[in-house]
Amino acid sequence: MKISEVTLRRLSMPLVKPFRTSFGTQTQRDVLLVEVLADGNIGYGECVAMSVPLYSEEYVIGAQDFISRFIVPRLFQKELEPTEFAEEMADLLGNRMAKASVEMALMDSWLKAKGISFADYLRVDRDRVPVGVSIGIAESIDALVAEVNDYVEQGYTRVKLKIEPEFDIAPTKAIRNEFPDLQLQVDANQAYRAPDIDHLLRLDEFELLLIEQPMSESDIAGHIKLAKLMQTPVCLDESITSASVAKDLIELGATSVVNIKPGRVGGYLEAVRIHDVCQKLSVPVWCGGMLETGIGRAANLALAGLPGFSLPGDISGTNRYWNRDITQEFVVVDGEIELPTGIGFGAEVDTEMLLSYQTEYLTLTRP
Ligand code: NPQ
Ligand code: MG
Repeated sequence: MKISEVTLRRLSMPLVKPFRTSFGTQTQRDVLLVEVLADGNIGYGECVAMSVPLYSEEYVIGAQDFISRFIVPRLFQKELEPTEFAEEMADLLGNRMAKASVEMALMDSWLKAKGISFADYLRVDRDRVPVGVSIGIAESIDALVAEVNDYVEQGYTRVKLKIEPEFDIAPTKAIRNEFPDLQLQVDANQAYRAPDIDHLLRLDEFELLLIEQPMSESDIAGHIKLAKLMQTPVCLDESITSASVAKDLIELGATSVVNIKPGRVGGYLEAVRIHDVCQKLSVPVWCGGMLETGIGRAANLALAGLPGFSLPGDISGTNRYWNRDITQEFVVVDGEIELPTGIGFGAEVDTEMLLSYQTEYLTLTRP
């Protein structure tokens, strides 16, 4: 692919309501978009890093700097296909969210040139996937019950509660009592430590699908110990950084379900490799979410169409996060969202909306 131009765009998008997790409260999304122009085809990628390194060590301005300083010069030096990109960047360590966003833009443009959709490229045969919703830490248990009720009425087939040490047993118990048949899971975003294991075991009575990333991303021993004692399956998120790490953590007994987030692992192609390795080991996977715009949402929907995705993802309808998105709207119907069918990722970018959210941009041109 001969790339003539790369534009990095920063958008500030207000969330429909604040989203509170164990690491803080988000009221808006600081989005970094990567737009490439190659042989007349525009490709879009979305970076999932946050403005502050709270979820992982990457952050938006760092990603922007990494892309413009180290990645873009290589794209102008050598004509790369998206399938060659990760290997060509492998000597540059870490920065997986930054790399993923560029690989994504190359993939979108490359698929458009071929005239096929991402779902076709992946040989996905489903045309819709079941979806879940991630619910932030609430002001009160009553407020949480009302919120869960609202999403259940919208058709979501699975609910994930964000938990932290002072907001865990009681809210989970209340939701389980109100919704006895609901597919329910919890996510701690690393808020506990090994001494909290006895406390976490109290969640076992609520028949959860899984508990996600209870301890630090680097605390492998802690997760192995918890997984041995807990009935509820442990599912790692932040700790899973590649297909080989996923395989090791499964074989070590640290995780028995895997949350796949393309941004966290360096891109959609590595995400597919994680799916494949998990499928071989009979480990269920599901697609995580990072409050994506319609660009990332479109791509995640296609990925979640692969056969190993046996649990509903944190994909959600557009209105879970945005009053007005920068693409077509994705709507939950009977608990499912339809895969986009357009070429590339199938996200129909509304340039006017995009520009209305844009705070700055930088265009780099092939020398
Ligand atoms: C998770 N996502 O599974 C993440 C955490 C998360 C849907 O629960 C801005 C950008 C705010 C990324 C808040 C969900 C975020 C974010 C939470 C990711 O752990
Ligand atoms: Mg998580």
